[in-house]
Amino acid sequence: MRNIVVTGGAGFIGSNFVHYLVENVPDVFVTVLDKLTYAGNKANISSLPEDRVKLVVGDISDAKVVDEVVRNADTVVHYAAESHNDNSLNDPSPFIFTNLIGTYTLIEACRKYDVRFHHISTDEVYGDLPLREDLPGHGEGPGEKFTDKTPYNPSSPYSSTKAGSDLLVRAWVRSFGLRATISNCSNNYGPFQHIEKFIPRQITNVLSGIRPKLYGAGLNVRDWIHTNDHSSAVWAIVEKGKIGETYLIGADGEENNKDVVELILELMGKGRDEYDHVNDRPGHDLRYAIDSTKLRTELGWTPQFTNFKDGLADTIKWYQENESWWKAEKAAVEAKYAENGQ
Ligand code: NAD
Ligand code: TDX
Repeated sequence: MRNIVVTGGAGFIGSNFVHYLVENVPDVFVTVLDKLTYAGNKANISSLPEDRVKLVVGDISDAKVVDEVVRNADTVVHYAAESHNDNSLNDPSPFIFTNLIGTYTLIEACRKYDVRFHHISTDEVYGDLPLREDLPGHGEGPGEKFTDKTPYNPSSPYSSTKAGSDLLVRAWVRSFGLRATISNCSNNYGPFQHIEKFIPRQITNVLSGIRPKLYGAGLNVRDWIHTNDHSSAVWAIVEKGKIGETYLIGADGEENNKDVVELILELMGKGRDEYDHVNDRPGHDLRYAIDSTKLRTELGWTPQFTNFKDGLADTIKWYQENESWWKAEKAAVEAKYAENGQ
């Protein structure tokens, strides 16, 4: 059995990846290293068999814990992060410790034991793009989507710490021969996403009798990908990616926030106008869009969940059927947003 360490494997995307491995890769044993912050939940992986998955509760910034976990690993896939932009605007400090010091601690251990490392990052490191209608090629011309050649230009404390962590990994590859790859993915949706995030917040608002909350005019565009497609892409990179390379992961899922809120309301049997405009996010990135040609042509990856409306309907159903997973936290999450007029 290969021992794959998945940091942040009790969070939204990390736990999806752990399920993906257990279901699709027979010769793998997974060690999840997760601090179980507010965003981590043991329940996300508790249905998985003990002979395939073990949870180690610990902090990726703790060199002693990291050393013990990494020394026996074949590969580390690094998802653990403080991941929410709005939280980073209220208090950047945990972002510095987890995203920068935590990544540094992991790559030092991987260097020491010569362990293969895959770093999970985000499209937000590239900053934002103009809206399609303001571009000469309407979003399809050269340079009008992010590629691995786009210069870094992060906007928020969150995205700047993710950018910094990417640069650490690149430097460790070049300076120390770390066997690492990086992936930068667009916005994920699907089951088990924390209710602070846009899509689950609006779904659980409707389920709680609260009107959805749209920041500003809602014209900001996100490039949505189902989290299962993110998992299959990461596994393709771990298996077939070239050391030192960066792969962008996206499924051509651009939607503006207003359209997404209106679609959620429609799918949940409400009027498409039954939502509120609230305070905009400071520094709010306008548009993200991924060109994933490199991943598709070099590694042969293709997304499976390409119908956003169907994927959203499944996600709504999951939150309806799993109220006990999110209900206890709902009031506190909304109270925190209310403090910012959101
Ligand atoms: P999440 O917030 O749902 O989960 C993060 C997990 O990391 C939690 O289980 C948490 O307990 C754990 N964690 C946090 N700090 C830790 C620490 N110091 N030590 C150990 N564990 C710690 O995040 P997510 O949305 O699943 O994102 C996972 C990764 O994917 C992140 O690196 C994020 O930057 C990246 N990413 C996310 C998206 C998205 O749309 N959510 C898109 C692209 C990339
Ligand atoms: O209530 C809301 N209303 C609203 O209009 C919330 C929570 C968000 N929004 C907007 C802000 C964004 O334009 O919706 C969009 C999506 O917001 P988030 O879910 O907070 O995601 P985003 O900021 O785009 O970042 C996400 O994708 C990239 C993840 O949280 C990051 O971890 C990832 O790197």
